[in-house]
Amino acid sequence: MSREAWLDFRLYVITAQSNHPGKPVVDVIEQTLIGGAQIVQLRNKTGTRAEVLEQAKALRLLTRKYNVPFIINDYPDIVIETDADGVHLGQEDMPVAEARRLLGPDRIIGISTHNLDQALAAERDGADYIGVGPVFPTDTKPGRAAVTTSYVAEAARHVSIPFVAIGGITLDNVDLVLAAGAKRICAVSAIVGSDDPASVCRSFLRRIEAAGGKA
Ligand code: TZP
Ligand code: MG
Repeated sequence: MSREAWLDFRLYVITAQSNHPGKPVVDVIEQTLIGGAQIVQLRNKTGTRAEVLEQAKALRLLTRKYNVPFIINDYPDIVIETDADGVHLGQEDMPVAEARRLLGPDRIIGISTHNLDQALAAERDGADYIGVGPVFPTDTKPGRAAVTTSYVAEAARHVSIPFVAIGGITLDNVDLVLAAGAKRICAVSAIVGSDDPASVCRSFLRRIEAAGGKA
């Protein structure tokens, strides 16, 4: 699949082991893929490098089976080692240009942004997509102020690369985010923390489709 086709996702799922203690990451992510998740990110903020590598290898195999892109947060070296499809960076991580030098022209580089200046800088620097959030307060990323749906609306007006809204998004508030102009949605706890990740993914996709984004 081309990079352009990969970036045509509507529902982005991130793993966070702490959101499903006792349930292996691979099992939970397979449920999300059965439910239609279109891109997967491994975001392990607490494990050792060896643990991240082991999870990355397993998720690489799984995402190949379902033909969806696999992104790794924070570890460009593990992206290369496992032949993942891209890296996700934070504002405090290496610059996009450095990641591009390391990963080459074909891999996906995403970066979290919290305001329009950061979004426009990411676009100029050659990022493939940006995260826009946290839209709502969330325990998954504590200590980061919510940007509210007004930043989603600004991104919809001014950002030309794909952007994905993230942070505190649930089936109860996703319609507000879609109404503000988001076409791509990412949720962590609402999906991987639920008892039935496949069914929650299907519900998110229906809502995205109903708002006019094709699912
Ligand atoms: N970046 C901005 S908010 C967030 C990240 C990784 C966490 C989103 O998790 P949740 O559980 O969907 O609020
Ligand atoms: Mg980071």
